[in-house]
Amino acid sequence: MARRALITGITGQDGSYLAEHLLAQGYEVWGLARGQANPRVSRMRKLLADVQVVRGDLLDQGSLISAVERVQPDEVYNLGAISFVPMSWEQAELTAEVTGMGVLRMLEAIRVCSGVSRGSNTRSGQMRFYQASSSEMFGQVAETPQTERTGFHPRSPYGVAKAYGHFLTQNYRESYGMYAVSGILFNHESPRRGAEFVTRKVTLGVARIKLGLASELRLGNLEARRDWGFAGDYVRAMHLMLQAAAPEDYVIGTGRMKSVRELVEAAFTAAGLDWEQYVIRDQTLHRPAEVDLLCADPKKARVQLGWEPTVSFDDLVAMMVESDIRLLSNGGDPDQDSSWP
Ligand code: NDP
Ligand code: GDR
Repeated sequence: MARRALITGITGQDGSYLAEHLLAQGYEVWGLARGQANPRVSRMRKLLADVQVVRGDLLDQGSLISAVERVQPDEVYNLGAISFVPMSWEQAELTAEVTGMGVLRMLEAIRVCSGVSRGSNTRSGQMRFYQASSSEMFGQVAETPQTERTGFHPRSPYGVAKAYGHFLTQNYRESYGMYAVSGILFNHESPRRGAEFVTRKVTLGVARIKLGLASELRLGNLEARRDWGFAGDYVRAMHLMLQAAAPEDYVIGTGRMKSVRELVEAAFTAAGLDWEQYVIRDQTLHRPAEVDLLCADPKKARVQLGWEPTVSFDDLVAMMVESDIRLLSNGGDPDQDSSWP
């Protein structure tokens, strides 16, 4: 019988790549989708016709129990979150509820549905759980590169909410013997990345300028440094983590760091443009507390899971610029539901 996976956050960037990957591995894939008329569900259905949808919301415990009861998954991937860091200052409580407490509700749904009771510290319950933890938990880093043992100093309500979900996942593993793991993933991008994140904002900005649809691009802090990889590579790591003999947490990244300035330079260069003529520094886009640098040490994943990234920074940026030029040239609208390559 085909293995069955339930993915929360199915309408997001990672949900789409993970669903494609699992379908290719022969899985029966279910996506948890919220809302009455969520336009992102129809976009997802166009791309992933074989994914079955179950309704549910990370804010609603009963809906998660019903979803898990109905799907009876072998593997649950909890990717759903408010994931845009600046929004977490504007809606801190909602971020705590969805990105933090949502993890508790999902773990409880699995615990209840698989009959794991308090005090039963056996490796009970067959469902395996993946939590989408984040390098934002490291925040103001104590050491670089960051490993599975590096301490956390989150710098945003988002990072704090992710740290809660991370520790809770470890706690359910230790308290109930559940197969529950966290992937501490560093920034990963693709042509399906949301337009609010800096990589896609830049590649869409470059495409608009190249096609004469815009004359400038406003950005915040150009000095921040990140470890950027390709989302398609990172979803493979999520799957590998749930196939390991023992449940453990892993850092996933490329081990290479670039600044926002270098990202901008690479994207404009890929389109044959000089960035300094178009980029405007906008102080209002700076964050109340910034994460200055993040860089992964993915050695554990390489040694124990055999995981390696396959797409370089330059190839990733070129892929996104090309995709956005093609999208806008064909009259596509990145904010509309048909825009996923
Ligand atoms: P996206 O922002 O693209 O997707 C977020 C998903 O969460 C959407 O499908 C959204 O659905 C869903 N969601 C939001 N609120 C709720 C809710 N109340 N109930 C159920 N679902 C909800 O994120 P990514 O795909 O980029 O990231 C996936 C996960 O990985 C997130 O948890 C993110 O925080 C984490 N992460 C991402 C990294 C990255 O670089 N991309 C790095 C490290 C961690 P809807 O369509 O309904 O809004
Ligand atoms: P991040 O990604 O906060 O690292 O979180 P984002 O792309 O938003 O920012 C990266 C860096 O770029 C700087 N920056 C700007 N960012 C945005 N969005 N817009 C701008 O105009 C701009 N100018 C400069 C930021 O200050 C920051 O330093 C992402 C999300 O996917 C999280 O969900 C995930 O957990 C982490 O990556 C790992």
